[in-house]
Formats: sequence, structure tokens, C-alpha cells
Amino acid sequence: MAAGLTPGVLRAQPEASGLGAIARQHGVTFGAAVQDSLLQKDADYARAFATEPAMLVPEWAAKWAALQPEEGRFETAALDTILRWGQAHAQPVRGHALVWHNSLPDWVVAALGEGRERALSVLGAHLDHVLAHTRTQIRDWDVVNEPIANPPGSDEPQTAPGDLRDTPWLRALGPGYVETALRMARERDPTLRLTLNEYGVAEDTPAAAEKRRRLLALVRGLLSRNAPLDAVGIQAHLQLANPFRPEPFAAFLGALREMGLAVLITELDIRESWQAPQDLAARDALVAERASAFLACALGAGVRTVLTWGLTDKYSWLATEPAVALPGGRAHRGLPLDAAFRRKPMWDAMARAFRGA
Ligand code: 9MR
Repeated sequence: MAAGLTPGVLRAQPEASGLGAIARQHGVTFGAAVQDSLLQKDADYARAFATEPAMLVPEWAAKWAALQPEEGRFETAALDTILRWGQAHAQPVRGHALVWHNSLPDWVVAALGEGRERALSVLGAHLDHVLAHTRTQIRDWDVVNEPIANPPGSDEPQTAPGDLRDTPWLRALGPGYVETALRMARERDPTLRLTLNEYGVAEDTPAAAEKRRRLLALVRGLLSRNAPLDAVGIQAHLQLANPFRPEPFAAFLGALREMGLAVLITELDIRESWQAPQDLAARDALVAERASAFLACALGAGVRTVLTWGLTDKYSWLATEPAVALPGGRAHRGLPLDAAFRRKPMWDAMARAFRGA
């Protein structure tokens, strides 16, 4: 210890290490979703991304509409910005997302309506180009995102019957589309980690319990047919309005791990409820408390990779997406840094959780 400094004084120094460095010391990888344009436009944003994460995932730049807006015209400049940043900062990049019903350009939706052969050829061409382009740097992709249908009682329940979400992919290729996409990815890159990513499976609600059951059934079926699947991503867009209880979530994570799969937390953020207290400290304490409970459970069940969906409240989809915004001009405080890039109690809660991992 430096002469003349008591431990109390040392503790009072602001912590220089980011969450990524803290997590790494305890065998955990912490990452965050990033927007390429902001890295170039906002120096505070760039500083936060240089300091905090040890892994990146593009919030937009690796989606279909970003990568192939017109058939055969591939646009990788935005993704390349993130890949270059990742290389410069020793932050590996994971890919999100190859097969999804959202952020699909109209031409893909139209092509998927033109029959199975056309759908397979469009998917194959996308995988050929994208996986070749990212091969040396992206070693983990969300191959299929959000395949499970929302059960009754969800925010956006699906009316069509079945465990799988009704999407252009399902309509074009049938329920085997998840397996087909995984096999096509494996054929193109035998050592790529293939991940299925899903939301709405973390909380203690009947809808989440049913969605967990559906996801486990899908995964069991895939593995029983020897489909190539390495990992499951749990998005974890948590809501304080929903209860969280560790037991059912830990049992679900345990079931996935017993099947030999890695489990990642891929998109953590925490939405407040309409009834949230007005007082900022009280609001932040509730968010931090949920982050603690959730991460203690996930890390205790063997999760070793945790990504938040952004770093700062300033640019969070919780602020920009009208469907999830809070009334009265209040902004959600669901990420580790506030809108002025200051560390919040959620940051402290995450650091503590990583230290306890
Ligand atoms: O945060 C993302 C937002 O900026 C995009 O407009 C939107 C559509 O591409 O996707 C948001 O990210 C979503 C992610 O890709 C999948 N899980 C839910 C995320 C929040 O909606």
C-alpha cells in the first residue's frame, strides 16, 4: 500500500477498471451492444466503450437490413467499423443476427414468399457472403434470433398455434428452418459457435415459464437430431413490473447446461414500471437490486458471458422505442451508465456480481 494512504482513502478513489476488466479477473466476459455511428460521433460514448466492455455485439450493423439491403448488394462498412474497433481494443465481436423476422429488407420478405428453393438460395447466399467476410473476427453468431412464439399472457402474444413464432422463415421453410439455418452455418464454418438467442424466458411469470418450456423442447429436438447447436443466448430485457425468482431460472439454465450447451446473457437491460418511484436514488436502487439478483443467479448457474444492450441510458432502445418508453418524459435507467456516462448503482451491482462469480 502507498505510504500514508489508509485503505479507506484508497477505496474512495474512483475505480479505473471497467466492468470488462473486473469480470475477466473472475473468469467472466462482459460485453455490450454498440452502435458504430456513435463511436465516431460521440467522444464520451467512444471513451465508455474503450473503458467498459471486453466484448462487443453490433446493435444494428450485423442485421440483414444492414448487411444486404438489396439482393446481392452487401454493405459491410458499418460492421467493419465495429470490427476495426474491436481489433484495436482487444474486444472480440459476436454476431447478431443471421435469421430473424425483424430488420429484414422487403426484398427478403418477398423472396421468402416465392417458395422453398428460393428461400434456401437467399439464405445460403447471405451466409456465404457474411460468414466469409467475418470469419477471422466473429467466432460466435446468433444464427437464429427469437424463434419461439410468445404464449398467452405475454406483452405481444401470438395467436397462431404452435411453439414456433409465425415468421416469414417459418412460412417459407416450415418448422425445420431453425435446424436448416444451423446446418447451413456449420457447413460454411465448422468451428463457428452457433447460438440460438431468445427473449422473455428469464422472469417468474406464467408466460415466461411456458416460453422456457417451448425453448427447451426446441433445443431438445434439435440435439436429438444432431443439429449443430453450441449455445443459447438469453436476451434478458428484464422488467421491474415482472417478478424475478432465481429458482425457476436457475433450473432452466441448468437444463440447458446439462445438454452440453453454453449459456450467454446477451442483451441485459432493466425496464422500470409505470409505478416506479420518482426519486432517482430509489429508482436506481431497484434497478441495481434486480441486476444483483439476476446476475447472481445466472453466474451461479454457470453463465460466463454477460452482455448489456448498450452501456448508457442516453442511447438505449428503452429511451428511443416509443412502445417501451415511460410516461411523463421520464427515461428508463436500465443500463450501467446514466445519460451523462456516469456509473450508476447498476454498475456497482454488476461489478460486485462479477467479483462474486
Ligand atoms: O436496440 C435495437 C434497435 O436499435 C433496433 O431498431 C431494433 C430493430 O433492429 O432492434 C433493437 O435490438 C433488439 C435486438 O436486435 C433483439 N432483441 C431485442 C432488442 C431490442 O428491441
